[in-house]
Amino acid sequence: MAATEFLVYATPISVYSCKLRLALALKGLDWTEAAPPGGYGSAAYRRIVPQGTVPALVHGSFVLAESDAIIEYLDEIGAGPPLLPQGAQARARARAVSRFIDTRLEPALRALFLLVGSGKRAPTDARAALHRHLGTLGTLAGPGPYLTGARPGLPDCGLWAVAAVLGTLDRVLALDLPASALAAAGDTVPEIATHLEAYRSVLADWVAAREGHA
Ligand SMILES: N[C@@H](CCC(=O)N[C@@H](CS)C(=O)NCC(=O)O)C(=O)O
Repeated sequence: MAATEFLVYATPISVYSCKLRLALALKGLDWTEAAPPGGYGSAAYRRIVPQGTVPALVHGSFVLAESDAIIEYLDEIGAGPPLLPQGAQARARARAVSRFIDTRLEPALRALFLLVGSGKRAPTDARAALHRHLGTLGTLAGPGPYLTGARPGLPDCGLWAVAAVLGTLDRVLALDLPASALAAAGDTVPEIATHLEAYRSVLADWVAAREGHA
């Protein structure tokens, strides 16, 4: 049994695992992290988490996958400060921005993973998709400095995890992505700085391994 109230199945390289780590850290919670038994997608892990994906939360006898659902659950049980804002419209907007990051921006980035170490350039249309999604995100954003306004919240966690990958792939694949103050804001939040730093280091090791330097 976990030594803390919350057990999280996660992997070091997973962007959604990083997103949940940032949320837990912003909430000031302690958690125990474990690798999915047998690896994600394995039969052993699916017996615990039917979706087979990471991250997943185990809270007592309750098991939950999907990063947004987990973070909203933690909000609803009053675990740490809420990461969704007050007011139905602000909350709905925060959820919509989070879905945009998870279902548009992150998949456009994931499509480029196999190019790392291949010696190939990113196709023009893949780069254009990333630029377009980043532009849309800028349009969706409010006055800032965070996606949820004055305090960092749910969509910021997703953006900052994705931004760590974006920064890595931008350097390696010369994507020439525009600077984003919203994405960079994560580095100014003390609670999460060490988690972001650790994630970037994992990403750098992954790149080195794919490029054959590890
Ligand atoms: N929508 C899910 C996505 C989770 C996800 O796709 N995680 C990846 C790792 S970053 C994974 O588990 N992939 C294995 C699989 O899809 O079987 C979330 O927000 O948690």
